[in-house]
Amino acid sequence: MSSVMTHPAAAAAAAVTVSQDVAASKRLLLTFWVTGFCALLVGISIGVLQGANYAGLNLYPYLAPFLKTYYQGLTMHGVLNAFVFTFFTISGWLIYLPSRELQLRPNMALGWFTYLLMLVGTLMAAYAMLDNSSSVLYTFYPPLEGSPYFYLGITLVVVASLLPLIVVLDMRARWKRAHPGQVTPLVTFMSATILLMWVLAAIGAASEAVLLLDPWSLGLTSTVNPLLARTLFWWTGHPIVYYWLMPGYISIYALLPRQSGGKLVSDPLARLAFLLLMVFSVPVGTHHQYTDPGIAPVIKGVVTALTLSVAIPSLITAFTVALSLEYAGRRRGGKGLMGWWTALPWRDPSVAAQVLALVSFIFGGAGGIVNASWQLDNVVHNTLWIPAHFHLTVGTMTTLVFMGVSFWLLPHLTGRRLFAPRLALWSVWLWFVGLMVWGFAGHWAGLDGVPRRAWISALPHAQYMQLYGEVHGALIMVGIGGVIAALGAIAFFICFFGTLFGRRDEQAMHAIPFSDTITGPEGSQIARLAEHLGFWTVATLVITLAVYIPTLWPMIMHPIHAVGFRVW
Ligand code: HEM
Ligand SMILES: [Cu+2]
Repeated sequence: MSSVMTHPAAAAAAAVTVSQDVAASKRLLLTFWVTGFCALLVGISIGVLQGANYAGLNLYPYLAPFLKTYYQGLTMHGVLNAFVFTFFTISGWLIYLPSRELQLRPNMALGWFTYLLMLVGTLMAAYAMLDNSSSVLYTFYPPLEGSPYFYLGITLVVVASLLPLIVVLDMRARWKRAHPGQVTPLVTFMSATILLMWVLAAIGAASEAVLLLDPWSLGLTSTVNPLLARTLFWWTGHPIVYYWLMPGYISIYALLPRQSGGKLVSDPLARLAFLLLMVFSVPVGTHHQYTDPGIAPVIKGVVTALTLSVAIPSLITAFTVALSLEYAGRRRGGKGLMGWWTALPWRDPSVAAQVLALVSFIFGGAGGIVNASWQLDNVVHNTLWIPAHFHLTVGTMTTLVFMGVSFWLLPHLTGRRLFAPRLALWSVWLWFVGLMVWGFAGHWAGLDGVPRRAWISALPHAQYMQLYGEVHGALIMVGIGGVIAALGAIAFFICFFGTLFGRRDEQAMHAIPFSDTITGPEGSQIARLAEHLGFWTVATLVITLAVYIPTLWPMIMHPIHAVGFRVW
């Protein structure tokens, strides 16, 4: 309870939660968090094999009973890391933080129902991946055909991920009734924005699953429309990256400033960035289809321009966060041009993880400008550049930030001291260095034309060298980067489970580091306008439909009928 008292909005909250309620919501978040990280543990283990594959080392024959092909492993890696890990941790995080900020009890029944539905969906998809019936990769493009368990499982996971919106909007409405005329506290505002954006985003994949893939895999329809399915997939597939990143941004904007000894410089700018991220991310998914036929060039051009607009909220974030960190560093005695940077609390593994994630994100964002540009994308499309790019974004701004968050969150939730803090610091540096090495080398190899999703280590050695010998140096670095990151992950999970099973110590009970702000929302026109979340959601939907109706219309009028096939 005392943990949130310092936060002004929370302190002002009239409705007081009792400690049993807090304990109950802590249990819910802990369950989500641990489940998500268990999926990540399996996912990462397979990642190392993929790095080795590119370095020319084929470890798959040794894993035959468990992993029959590279593509079975790659499907599991993508699904477990990008869907299961993220959906579980994010759902728990977005329910818990607002409940503590507003000091309100979340709808626990709906919270647990979300968890169970997501778990059932995950188990179904896991079953279908383990029996090698569904090695369709995490993008599951038809006409590659997997088992109904896979598609139905993914459908359940997506549907479950929408339920936290109801929980958050309900708490926000209760709070607003008790505080007429006040703007929603920042973290709740951010959580609601992410989940509203996610509902609009999920329309694509949900309709792909329910209208096309579920009936087709159940044998109710005999053919499928691959272009329509891909387009609906990317309707969700682009904004999903913001669904991954923005929960990390909550920590970076609203918690990291306090953790590093400062304040958030501008609350209204944070709100503006979140709104713009919603508006610019949902309509632009077809930028993943620059090379697909059947989409008018004018649409590809519009989508390029809209995509590049995401630079605005990204730069707002970069400057606001950098200034907040500079303020913290100077308060801690940092002098001169860059003294504030070295004065940050680098020994705190939670702070180090998040600041390092920001550093790598600069490179991830820069590469993203290339991917987003229609012409330049032709150079890197479907090469190793692409996975290298998103390991520097979701692999850091989500994964590394949540690793860093775990270092205070687990003590906060369990009342147990962080196990081996020095090892925790090692773990974040190793993860950062490993992903940077694999990231840089992967970009390089991609520019030289090395394809992604290619089991190249299964080639006879002479042929591998003939095709990839010139970039062998870069490809070996991909493998080495993977091993370094995996060492970081091992260190991390020792700290993670060491904390979970460690001894209780009431003094270890860490407070939620809600930050104070230099410029708060009071009197801000931006904060007032941003408060109309319903309006912004409808506006985003209108823009999205304006882009997607002309895109989808020809695909529906001139359907392609493809029969399913298995290539593995
Ligand atoms: C030790 C850590 C990791 C290593 C070494 C690693 C390595 C790799 C490699 C080499 C690929 C490319 C495979 C290919 O194109 O054939 C890949 C793909 C991928 N990785 Fe990772 N990864 C790691 C962690 C993560 C994390 C933390 C996430 C997300 C949270 C993630 C998500 C993905 C996704 C979505 C793909 C694309 C799969 C596909 O193309 O179907 N990875 N990974
Ligand atoms: Cu995208």
